[in-house]
Amino acid sequence: MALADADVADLPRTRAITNNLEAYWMPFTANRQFKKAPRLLVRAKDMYYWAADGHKVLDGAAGLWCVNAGHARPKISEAVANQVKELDYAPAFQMGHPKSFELASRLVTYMPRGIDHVFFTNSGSESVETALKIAFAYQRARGEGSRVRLIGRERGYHGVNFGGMSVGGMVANRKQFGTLLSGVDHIRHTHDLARNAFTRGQPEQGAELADDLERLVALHDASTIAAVIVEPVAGSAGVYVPPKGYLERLRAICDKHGILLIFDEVITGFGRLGAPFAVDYFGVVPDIVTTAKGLTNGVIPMGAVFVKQEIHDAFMTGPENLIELFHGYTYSGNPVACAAGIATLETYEEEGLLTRGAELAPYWEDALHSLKGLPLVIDVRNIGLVGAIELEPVAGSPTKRAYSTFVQGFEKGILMRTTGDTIALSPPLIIQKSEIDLLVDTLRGILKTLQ
Ligand code: PXG
Repeated sequence: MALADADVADLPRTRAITNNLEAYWMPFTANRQFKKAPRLLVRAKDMYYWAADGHKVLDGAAGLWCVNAGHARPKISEAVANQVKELDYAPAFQMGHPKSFELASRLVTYMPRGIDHVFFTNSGSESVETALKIAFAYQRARGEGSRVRLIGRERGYHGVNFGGMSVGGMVANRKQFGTLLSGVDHIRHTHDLARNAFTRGQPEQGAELADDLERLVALHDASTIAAVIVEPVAGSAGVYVPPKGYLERLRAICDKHGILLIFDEVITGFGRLGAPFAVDYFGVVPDIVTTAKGLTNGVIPMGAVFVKQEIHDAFMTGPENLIELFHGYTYSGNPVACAAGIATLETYEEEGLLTRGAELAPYWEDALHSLKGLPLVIDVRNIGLVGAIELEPVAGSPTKRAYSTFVQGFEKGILMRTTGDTIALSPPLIIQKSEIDLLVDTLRGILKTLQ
């Protein structure tokens, strides 16, 4: 007997499961285009992925800027496997387990003196929300409750939750989602091809762009501003290296006006610049530092927010039986994530990975800048083990040229990220010089064929 359509609709869902690509709504992906020609990865080891059809792909993006120690590192995998067996989960509120304290204690040793507390989250986006909430709550706790505004920067990326989207400055990430947080303003971005194209490392021109913060202070009054958040090196929008003196100036303006400075180090943290953190690389100390990604080598989702002692201590007043900060996540300091974090830090230490980028940076820089002169390349930027190649957009079809470079790259065995018409490169910190050559030579071959 044939079932009527209505009956089929009533069947238990499990009977209708098929393994196809439809059910999964993929993040930040052109779903329909992808599902017509999927790119599936099935295995990874060290510097390489293997695609479903068996071809090998050199990881030029550390996954999504997170696999800093390379893929499937035994120490990390074993730590995760053991932790799952030993203590899979422990409640995060009003309870603890040893590894979250251990990881926090280890992490603060990487920060300058005075930044000595860590709040755990599950992602960069949550780290940003946490930092913004701590900033508000701190200002209130110290009697500056009128500081209710946040300042971000044009072309900034601070994740996808409402606070991060609001302080972020990438229009495509904002325009679909209503009016966002109120009381947010943005300083100007620092990208300036006219003055700084093909700069190696930090641009000479542009420190004065930090003075844009003074414009917003004049407009809103410092007494209304809680915090400024910036990426020390803007990542997602296209790798914008801060001009010399820019971050120092931002710090000075924040100090002058009692505004907290938050560095979003979700990308720059854990060795990406050739120093453990951007805080070390630039020698500028913010009040709060947000991290994620490289914290666990991308293996288990986790983020960490580093906070200055005086901010933390401002909450530690009043009766001791009261919760000081009404914020946290079910998985804050998850045991498996902590085990992954500890093993990741050990791997970084054993192999000197948090500073390895500094040794490779000159070679990396020369390799990338060898692409200067190709017809459609309008800029090459680099710092540490990050690089960007900006392409002349196809008239009327922005993003098309970089996207086609990405697709060809995958077919030819290199993984890159693209944003707009910029190709971003950020390989695992274990990359060898021969692999830098392979990456850049393959890219050169593709760029030469571009129409
Ligand atoms: N802040 C910064 C500076 C980031 O780069 C986030 C926050 C958010 O992190 P989560 O873990 O919530 O995604 C990020 C994330 C890319 C790319 O290729 C960049 C990110 C994520 C995915 C892709 O540009 N950055």
